[in-house]
Amino acid sequence: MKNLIKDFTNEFREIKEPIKVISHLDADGLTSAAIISKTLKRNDNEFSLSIVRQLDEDKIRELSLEDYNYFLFVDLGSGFLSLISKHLNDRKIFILDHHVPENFENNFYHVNPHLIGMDSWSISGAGLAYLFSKELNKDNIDMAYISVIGGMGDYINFSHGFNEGILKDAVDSGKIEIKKGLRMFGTQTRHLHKLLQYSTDPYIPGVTGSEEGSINFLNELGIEYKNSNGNFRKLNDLNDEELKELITGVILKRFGSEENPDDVLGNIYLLKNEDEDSFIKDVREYATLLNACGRLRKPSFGIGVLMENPILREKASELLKNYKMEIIKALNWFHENKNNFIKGEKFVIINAEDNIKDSMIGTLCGIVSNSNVYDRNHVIVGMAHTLEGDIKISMRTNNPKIDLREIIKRVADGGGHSNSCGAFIKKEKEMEFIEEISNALTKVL
Ligand SMILES: [Mn+2]
Repeated sequence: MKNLIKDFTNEFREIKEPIKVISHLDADGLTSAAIISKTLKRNDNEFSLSIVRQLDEDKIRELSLEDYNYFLFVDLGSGFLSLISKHLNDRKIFILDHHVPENFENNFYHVNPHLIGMDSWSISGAGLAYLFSKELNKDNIDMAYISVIGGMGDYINFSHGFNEGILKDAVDSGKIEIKKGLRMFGTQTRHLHKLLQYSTDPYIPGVTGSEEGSINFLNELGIEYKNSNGNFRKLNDLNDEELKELITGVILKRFGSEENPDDVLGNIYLLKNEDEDSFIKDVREYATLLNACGRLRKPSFGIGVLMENPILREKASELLKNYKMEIIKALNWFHENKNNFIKGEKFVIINAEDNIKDSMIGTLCGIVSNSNVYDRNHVIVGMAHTLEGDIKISMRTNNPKIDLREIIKRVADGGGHSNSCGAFIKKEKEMEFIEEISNALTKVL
């Protein structure tokens, strides 16, 4: 990887003209875009940035109308080598991507872990953007933390390989601190009783999904969920003694029904420069915010936060509040309807129809897949109607032996990663799809 990055960067140093940068809409793509933007600014390169949901021939043709001689694709591009070559063959192409590359002869400057026999999880798009940035200028080590946010968004494991080194840079440059704590979503921002109620990973029997259960649980432990002014407390407001009580309580509740009752504890990654109650203090929550900005088609809010723009930061904070309400609505619907889903031996089909927004169905499947509601190796298939009258399909699994992308391709026109992918189908095909995907999953599993 070192040599690939070195050669790529040396070629890049030669550029004296404006550059067109294209990146992806999710957390990894937005953080990649922020790293590249900051890097090019510092390097005095002229550039313009486009964020896209997906590359396709129309998009690439559109790009070819632009007057740039240099194109830099980041967190996307590797899957579209032939189309890029077809429409941009008279330009110089730079690609930093970790998705599976198309098998196509080319003369691009191309960095991708697959080219050296590694997989998409060995490094994120933002990780590659950072390695390039650092190679260009050692001072850019202060951007390592941005690539950690992107990697978390793509569920990259930071305990080994390149990622371990990137995380170390983020800690060494004073941007990130790692603490052991309750591994729950919303520890910085959610009210304590809500935090427990909506904790699907870890799943807390009798508490997850029930506000009453959550409040009773806190009462049993002798932990107040409101302070003396009647305001709801957050996890941060607990003293050490209470925190210990809570963690022990959660582990005990999970004892007997959960495989690893103590896996509620884990590393929490915090931004040192953010206040305790900041909505982007916790790196995982920051990644969620960026994904929300992308899904709700407001990528500029996400980039704005990353570029430290106070007005866009305010807008992003509003957007996150709405997004969380949508997640909570989706989770409530899921728990109320849990008994009505189509279940196979190793899969579940959640057909939400109009009950969950198509922009939320993938998020719901991800949360369900990572919770202990079903076996963690189950395949979760989500379906939701779109505003255009089609059906959005999302599939998630934690089973490393399954390639969902292969499976979806057999029954619908879709794509993604091996453990997370999606597609769109026509409404008339609803029943046909359910039958075909059930058959395909039964066969494979
Ligand atoms: Mn990515």
